[in-house]
Amino acid sequence: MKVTALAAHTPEAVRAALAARGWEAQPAWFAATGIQPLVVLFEEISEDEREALVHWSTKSGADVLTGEGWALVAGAASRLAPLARDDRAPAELRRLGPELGRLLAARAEPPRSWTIRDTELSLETPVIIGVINVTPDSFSDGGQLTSAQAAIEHGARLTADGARLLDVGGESTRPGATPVSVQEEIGRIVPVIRGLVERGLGPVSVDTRKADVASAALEAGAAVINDVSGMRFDPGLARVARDAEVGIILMHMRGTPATMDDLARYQHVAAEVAAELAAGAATAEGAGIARERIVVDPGFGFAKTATHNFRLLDELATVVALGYPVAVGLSRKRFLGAATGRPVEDRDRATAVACALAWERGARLFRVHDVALTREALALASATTKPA
Ligand code: PMM
Repeated sequence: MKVTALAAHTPEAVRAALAARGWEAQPAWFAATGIQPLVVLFEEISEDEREALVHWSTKSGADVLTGEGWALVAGAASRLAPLARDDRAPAELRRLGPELGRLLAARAEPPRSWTIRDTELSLETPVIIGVINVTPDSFSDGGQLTSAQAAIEHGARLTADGARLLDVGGESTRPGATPVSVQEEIGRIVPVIRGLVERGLGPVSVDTRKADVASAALEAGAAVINDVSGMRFDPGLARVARDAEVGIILMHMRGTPATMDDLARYQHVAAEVAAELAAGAATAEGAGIARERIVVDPGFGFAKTATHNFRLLDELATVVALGYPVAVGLSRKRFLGAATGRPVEDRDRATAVACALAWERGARLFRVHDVALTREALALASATTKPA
């Protein structure tokens, strides 16, 4: 007799075991995804729903842990799936169906591309976003690109290194950074964006929270708005994104760069960040921005302590489960220094490793300063997750 524990963190090991025993590709894939473990936390449920959920779980062979107003249900995805179906779920649990259904669908069919202006970026391979900060005081590289020409040359290098999007920012978001006027921000970024686009470099995204800056950037040829405030800073930004039909990155943070450090308080950081991002994305969709144009970003380092950032990286799959493509901005951040002891100018190796971990947990876009090094790490990480 032989006993082997199969790797269960993805369906691949089970699929391969079935394929090796003569199963056809499609049934093997369905069976493998069906027995993948799923853990779902239901909150804000009534006492009746809680009781019904305990009863249903016991009968269905799922594990359940509960307390007042919440229940955590765990089991194979195929076992939990009937709960999402109107014709299978008990009447008292019908309210849970649509949300659970969305979650199961996002798992089964993760987004494969991101629509930005008039093109699509494939997410089948990692998308590296190269950072071009034209700010005198950015967190890790402020003051290095002092002319538009130098910034454009830097963009050419990042593209040659493998960046598939160039992110141009003219306002530092580091804690305590000096705010910049709209005119000043536009004056910094527009010549750079125009120069990049004229040289055929890009596509280009603009890192701004302000509608007027975004408008000027889009006019200069940008295809994406990267908003670190998740559209909470300037309500006009949603209209600009909608009318221009561009891509948008909604990042999570609380407060503003000046106040965010005091707002780094969470009971369960991954669940709270995911819920706040879901609310922001729902607002964006409500304002008329198409779902396929939206990317979400958990905002590493924004209103988060080092411990929060570590938890968030470990539990990134909770954010991925929202069903939007996930971008991460890990590059050179302080929490990488907390783990490695390295100063900001020596954190690119840690960045590359963190990006590889994030890929494994479902992130697809990676905003980094050192594109070449991260590209190598992601080439390896993505090779291991490719089905045979
Ligand atoms: N981090 C910074 C700036 N912009 N945008 C997104 N989407 N995600 C991030 O994590 C993010 C960002 C701050 O880093 P920098 O000052 O080194 O550019």
